[in-house]
Amino acid sequence: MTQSNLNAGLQVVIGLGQSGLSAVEFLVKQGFDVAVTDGGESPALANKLPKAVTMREFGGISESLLLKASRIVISPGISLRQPAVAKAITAGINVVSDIQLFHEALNDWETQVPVVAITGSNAKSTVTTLVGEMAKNAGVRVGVGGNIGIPALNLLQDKNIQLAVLELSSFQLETVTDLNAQVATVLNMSPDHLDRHGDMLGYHQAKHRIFQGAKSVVVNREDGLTAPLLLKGVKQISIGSSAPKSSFGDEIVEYGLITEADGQTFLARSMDGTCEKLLNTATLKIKGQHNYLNALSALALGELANLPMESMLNTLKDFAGLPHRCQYIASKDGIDYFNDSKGTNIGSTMAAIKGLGESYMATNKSAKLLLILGGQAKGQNFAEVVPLINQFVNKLLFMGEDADLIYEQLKSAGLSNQVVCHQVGSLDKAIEKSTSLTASSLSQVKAVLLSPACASFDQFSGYEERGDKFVKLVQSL
Ligand code: UMA
Ligand code: ADP
Repeated sequence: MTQSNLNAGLQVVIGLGQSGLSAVEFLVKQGFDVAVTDGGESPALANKLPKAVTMREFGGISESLLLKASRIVISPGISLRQPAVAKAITAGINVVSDIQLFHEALNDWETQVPVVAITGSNAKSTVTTLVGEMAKNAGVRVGVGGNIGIPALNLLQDKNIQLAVLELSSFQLETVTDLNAQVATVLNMSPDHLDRHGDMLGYHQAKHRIFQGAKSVVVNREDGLTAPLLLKGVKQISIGSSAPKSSFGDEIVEYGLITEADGQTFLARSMDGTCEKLLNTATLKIKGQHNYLNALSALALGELANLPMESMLNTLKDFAGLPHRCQYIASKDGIDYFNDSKGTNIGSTMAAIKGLGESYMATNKSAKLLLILGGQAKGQNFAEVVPLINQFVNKLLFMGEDADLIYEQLKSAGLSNQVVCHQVGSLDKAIEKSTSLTASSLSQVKAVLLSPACASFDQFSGYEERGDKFVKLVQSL
């Protein structure tokens, strides 16, 4: 019996958000009987459902419906531990994500379309966008989707795509098997979503499913958790902040950074004993070491997807970064304001503190940051952030649901007494407090940084609403 025969019969989609709707539409077009269930009483997208879908159970995930399924397609926002889902798994029903459907459908196409598959704790959207732009600028018909906000299945509507670039979350990957990507990467690993995956091991296992069947991989040589365990016969390129090295006669390719005595830093590539400087980072619009690593990752992924170097470098020079990622907003009364609302975990917030802190201290040794932290902590431990706060921050404002917990964790991990802390509750109050704290001529604060290291759902619909509100508040100062 083939895989598709095994899956013939009722397909039940759980969750009627963007990816659930794309899965329903795709399965209906394929001729399947489809049912849908959602925890919400009246999901906003219900009016978009095809008429053929008559089995709709809302206001709770319907266990009885799930138990009738031949296959279940689960939306990424829903945990495999949700009781009805767990029962269906125990009953032996196949549970997959929309990404599995995407992969299987693409496999059936006559012309094989290579997939660039990108995951990591941070930088996914930045690197995915970059690779997509690089492909476009090289004249490749590319589809960009996945966790970035365009359901992967929607990319299949264009039957002429030549390359698919997918941003994948751990939620989407935990039910994916044999993705067989042309090139796959885990960009970096720092704790996130531990409330869903239980612990770092569970999170790591989910992310590493991206490597199953990959023809080539990009690894971060300074982050051991990004390297796949078994690499036989798989081409590998590494990236890192150190200078790239390779010996004469070997075929290893490395990308890295070369900093010269005069302080200029270059993106560089080495192969077969030869190291080539590719681009002076001063010509990039995106700044900070983490962004230089992102540029290197995009180059390495592009190389393994056969994109030409020249158009990749031109793309890098034009790329101004995405909104809500360490985005400069305005300068008010001599203080610069940065929106890093997408800083939703400690790894991203640490990159933001380091990147901005170093650039302000380079011109003024006593310059400090005011940092706005807080929201939903998602089971992270904030102790790791303390050394960077002690080095670059002297005012800390806490907001949101887990504000007290975060403060307690920082305190017990050695937060310096030099760092002045205030519980402010909300973003409005944080901006109000920032202006009063930075008004004094004695203040060392040169920049206010919103980089909460937390999810926003306690007070906002998402990081975008949180960031947009920050921008509005700053602009009205
Ligand atoms: N729902 C339930 N029960 C639950 C949770 C949700 O019934 O316990 C229902 C909701 O009522 C809603 C639907 O599920 O009707 C929403 O499904 P969803 O949360 O899976 O969201 P989608 O709209 O399908 O969007 C998803 C991704 N969302 C999540 O992973 C939470 C989007 O990533 C992604 O862009 C989209 O698919 C297309 O692939 C967003 C995200 O926040 C940006 N991702 C996380 C992150 O980046 O950290 C992983
Ligand atoms: P993701 O899609 O993985 O959330 P984004 O590109 O949207 O990644 O960036 C998310 C956050 O991570 C932003 O706050 C951004 O400034 C930060 N960031 C970007 N690149 C890196 C990196 N290489 N390491 C750590 N943090 C990063």
